[in-house]
Amino acid sequence: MTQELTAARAAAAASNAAAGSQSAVPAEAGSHALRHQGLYPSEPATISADEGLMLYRDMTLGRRFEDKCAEMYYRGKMFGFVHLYNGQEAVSTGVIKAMKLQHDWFCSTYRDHVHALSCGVPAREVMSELFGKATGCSKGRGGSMHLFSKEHHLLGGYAFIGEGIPVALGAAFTSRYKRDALGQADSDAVTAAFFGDGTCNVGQFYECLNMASLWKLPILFVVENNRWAIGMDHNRATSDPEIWRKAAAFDMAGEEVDGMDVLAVRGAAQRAVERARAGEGPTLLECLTYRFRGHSLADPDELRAAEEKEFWAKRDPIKQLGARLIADGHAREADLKEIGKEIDAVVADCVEFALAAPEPDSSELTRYIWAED
Ligand SMILES: Cc1ncc(C[n+]2csc(CCOP(=O)(O)OP(=O)(O)O)c2C)c(N)n1
Ligand SMILES: [Mg+2]
Repeated sequence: MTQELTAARAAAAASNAAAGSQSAVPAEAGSHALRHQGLYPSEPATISADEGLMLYRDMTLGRRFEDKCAEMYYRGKMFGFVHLYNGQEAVSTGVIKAMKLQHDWFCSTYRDHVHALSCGVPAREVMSELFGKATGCSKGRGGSMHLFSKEHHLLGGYAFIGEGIPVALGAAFTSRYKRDALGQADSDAVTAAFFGDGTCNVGQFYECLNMASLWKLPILFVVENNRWAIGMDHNRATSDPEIWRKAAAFDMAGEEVDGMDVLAVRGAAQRAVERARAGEGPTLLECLTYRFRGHSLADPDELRAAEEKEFWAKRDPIKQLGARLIADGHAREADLKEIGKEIDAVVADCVEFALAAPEPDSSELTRYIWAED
């Protein structure tokens, strides 16, 4: 079955190339690129000019925040492992901005900075957390992999892969329980759980898909398939590389989408959220994407082929959205430049704020571990 599908993908990719819609994929760009090239287009979201600019702003903030993190990390301002999100912005923005902020729930991984920003956690709080400062969203106790915000319904970043999925499931169960058992008719929050391709080989993924489908829980399982789990090629690690198809085994909706196209992701997310809110249960959404940097800032990124990186760099989700906004008459080049400048100011401000912020007080070392009065 997988082989058949792979052949169909190759044929679709070849015909896309022949039709001149995209250039041919060199073999060295890898099978993930080939699959992306052969993706069947899904119904994208329709957006107003304001929505388009909002999406552009969010993705630009994500990108420039991460670039600044790299700079700060190499200047010794951050400790431990730091995993950046460059390249994957269309997923965070496409899903989170299709949901209701401070109402719906979000659960991340160790690659969590940009999810937190899309959820509305102020850049000052995120950067402070990365510097281990008391003004951080986890009060300086968590650092890069453990961003958390009760106010913004961010259920956490998690260092262990798959660890957030059951937490997200619990949040989705809570929504249903409040409505069905406690009679709170307005309890309609949906939860989005983000995780990577490598994480789909972990037991918790399967257990949670089963339970979510059985109880028709309002949850989106969002797979950010960037081909790599550190240095492990997805195709070498899993029985069926098309993760979205695993939904069928659990009798739930599954969809694959171009994870470099924010409007495609937003369209798919809107459909999934609508189903979830209507009580029709979960969706497994596989977003085909790519990370532009190494696995973490400690990774020299020498493993991946130059042709592969080039293929994905050409599909930069921010550049694609910018071009689309201009083509649709939603923005001019100058408007996008202006947004870039605004975002640079936000990023510069959050660094300045975080550098000047106090360290956590040592007398408070044991606070925020247990629930307090
Ligand atoms: C339970 C567990 N096992 C192993 C690891 C080591 N580990 C850290 S990242 C990672 C790869 C995860 O890849 P993926 O899910 O594709 O996410 P990505 O880094 O690509 O975003 C692994 C195996 C871990 N953090 N937790
Ligand atoms: Mg991965």
